[in-house]
Amino acid sequence: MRRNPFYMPSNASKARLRDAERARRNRQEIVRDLSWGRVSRRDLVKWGLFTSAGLLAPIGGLNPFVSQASAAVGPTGMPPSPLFGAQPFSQAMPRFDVLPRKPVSSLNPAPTAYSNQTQMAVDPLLGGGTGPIEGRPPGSVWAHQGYAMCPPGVAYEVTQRGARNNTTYNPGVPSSLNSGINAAASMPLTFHPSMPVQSPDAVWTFEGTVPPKLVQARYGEAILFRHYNGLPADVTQNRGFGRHTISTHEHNGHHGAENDGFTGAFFFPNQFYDYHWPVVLAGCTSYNTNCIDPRACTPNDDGSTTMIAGDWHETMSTHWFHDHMFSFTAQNVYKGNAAMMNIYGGLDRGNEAIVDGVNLRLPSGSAKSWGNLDYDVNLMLADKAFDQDGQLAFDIFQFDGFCGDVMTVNLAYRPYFEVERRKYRFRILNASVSRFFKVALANAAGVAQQMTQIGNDGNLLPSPVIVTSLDEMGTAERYDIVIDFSRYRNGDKLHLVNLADHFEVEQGGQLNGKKVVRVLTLAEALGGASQDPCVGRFLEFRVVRDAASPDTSRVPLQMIPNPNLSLIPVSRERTFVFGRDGINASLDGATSSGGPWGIRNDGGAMLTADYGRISAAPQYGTREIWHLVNDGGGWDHPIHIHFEEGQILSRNGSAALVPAWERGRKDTYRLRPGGRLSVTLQFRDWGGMFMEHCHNTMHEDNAMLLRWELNGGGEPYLAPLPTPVPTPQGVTFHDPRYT
Ligand SMILES: [Cu+2]
Repeated sequence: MRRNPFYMPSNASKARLRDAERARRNRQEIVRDLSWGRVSRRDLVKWGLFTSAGLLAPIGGLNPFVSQASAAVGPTGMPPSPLFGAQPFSQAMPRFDVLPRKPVSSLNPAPTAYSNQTQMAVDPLLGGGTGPIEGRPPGSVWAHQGYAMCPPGVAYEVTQRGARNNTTYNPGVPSSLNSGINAAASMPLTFHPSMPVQSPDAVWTFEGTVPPKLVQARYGEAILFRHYNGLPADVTQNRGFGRHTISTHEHNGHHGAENDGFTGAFFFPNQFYDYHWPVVLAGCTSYNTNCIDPRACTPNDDGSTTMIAGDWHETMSTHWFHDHMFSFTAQNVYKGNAAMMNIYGGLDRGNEAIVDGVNLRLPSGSAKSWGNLDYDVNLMLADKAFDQDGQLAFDIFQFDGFCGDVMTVNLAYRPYFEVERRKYRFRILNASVSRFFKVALANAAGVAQQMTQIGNDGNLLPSPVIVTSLDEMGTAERYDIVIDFSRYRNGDKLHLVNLADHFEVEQGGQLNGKKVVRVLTLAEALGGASQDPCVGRFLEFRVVRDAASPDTSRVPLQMIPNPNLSLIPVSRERTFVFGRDGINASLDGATSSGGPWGIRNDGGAMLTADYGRISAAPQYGTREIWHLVNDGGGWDHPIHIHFEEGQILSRNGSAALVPAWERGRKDTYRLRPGGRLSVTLQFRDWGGMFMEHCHNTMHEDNAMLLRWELNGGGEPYLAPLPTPVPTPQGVTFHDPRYT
């Protein structure tokens, strides 16, 4: 069997491109039925269209890997994405769109601790009859925990919907700090001005618009995030990918399970879900509860601070929130369900000028007392693909991982960003489906330049680390960096460069979504040594002027040390092995999925995902050590453990192998091919059901996910809790199981 590139090389013959397009069309019917839930992956195996390992069976005309009579076609059946003449670095990078803060009293109906089960008519396409207006499961178990302790202080009201023009863009900064973009102009949803405007069934984002959205949160101010589902009731109106049910996960929020975007607590078109994000320091119910530590504090609008409960060592900064719909997360996040949240606290104020002995004064600005975005920039990296009409396209068959061939930053194809000669903070998020990035900074001559890494995932590091390239970033990892542009001259250009090459020469030439095939040197990446279209320069910094005012920001040598857990006994150790060929042992079709991946828990069988099964139940108020093991060398997994930040104790058994930039707190842990690591975690403040999963979302959706549950914490959070099984007419519950 002859294999060809995942994306055809641009010099592929016209016949081969035609065959690739034909194979894609041939598969469209199956893709549609799968994306609509009309068939399951188990059905496809039964029909012989998939091997039991989850691979597309070698059937000509269906599997693009298989030779056709005339010519072979590309693995995903996708020819190279057309760019319609778009040139790199020819469009300005739009900064995130800041979601408006609203008074909680403006919400109608008013939010309630219990799910609002007021009935409404259900669309006939969803079965008709009546159902609740809120999709949150009913009853005490799914009521907001700590609602009286953390009453919401600010509200957001956002609708998930199809692509449309943005007429309310708020970058939070003047045009001069947004590369000259006129925010008042209506902004169409396009990845480049030369590329077609996206249709409402191709892209589904928060408010249906770009740029991606930003929530500016602060500690001690609980958020009521009302998320409306404005997606089509007709499940088939999805252009081949994307599910119209959603569940919104505030990625590593420290909160109750009812607000965690649990994979089985999804909601339907026309419903809303009230997420209560308390934005508290971990330990808030047991540590510094009398609020006397000045470093545990939050900014007020007048420049002062208020002390809050919890451990200041647990202060977080850079979050994102995204869909977590069971089996459909990859499609939904890729389609646009991804946003970021900056959290401000006394230490990380978003004001570089206030000197009070607590504020770290990281690059940001100083006009407002907190949350200045002038020199604090969110960067969302994602690889995308487009069909021949220029509409966003996805291959839901790539169970090993999906790699796009168009590199975007903030959903813009290879943009530029204008900077002043001063320090900037960049909050970099890997929002890809499967791809790893390795980011370097280069000057115009291709010489590596210094960056200072200050954060990893949600957390500022104990100390900054100076590098010329960052470590690999798995999906969902966030790296905060500072670049000092005062070292350059006006007119200089610098670039962020991707060194992580996913092009697999050995396997016949395709983009490999399982791991980085090789890490390139900067010279190789800039010199065209790779056929991976997402390698090389992807963001251009243009130094356009001197600093508008003196740069008062700092990068202190001491930032946030880890909490010292040595006095807390380790109540238990657990081992999770992440690998292939999981067994579907579930009897509950509503809560389980098949797929080639799986997780082995404490020496048991390698099992596929079932959110009705509890795989671990740590005791409330304890600390444990979890060993995360990669079962193979042919792939990597970025493993995300929900709920509370962990500390990596060792890699491959050695504390010395934990690099400096991983010595803070983290929530997503790259195992590396064949690697293992040990992480220590605490379980406190909140209860309920949470998840642990691979954040290569194709692995996650194809069975590399498990449910764990906080055991105890008081009524009603005594495990095991009933498992929600949502329907448009209301949520039903199934009995949870431990096996
Ligand atoms: Cu994985």
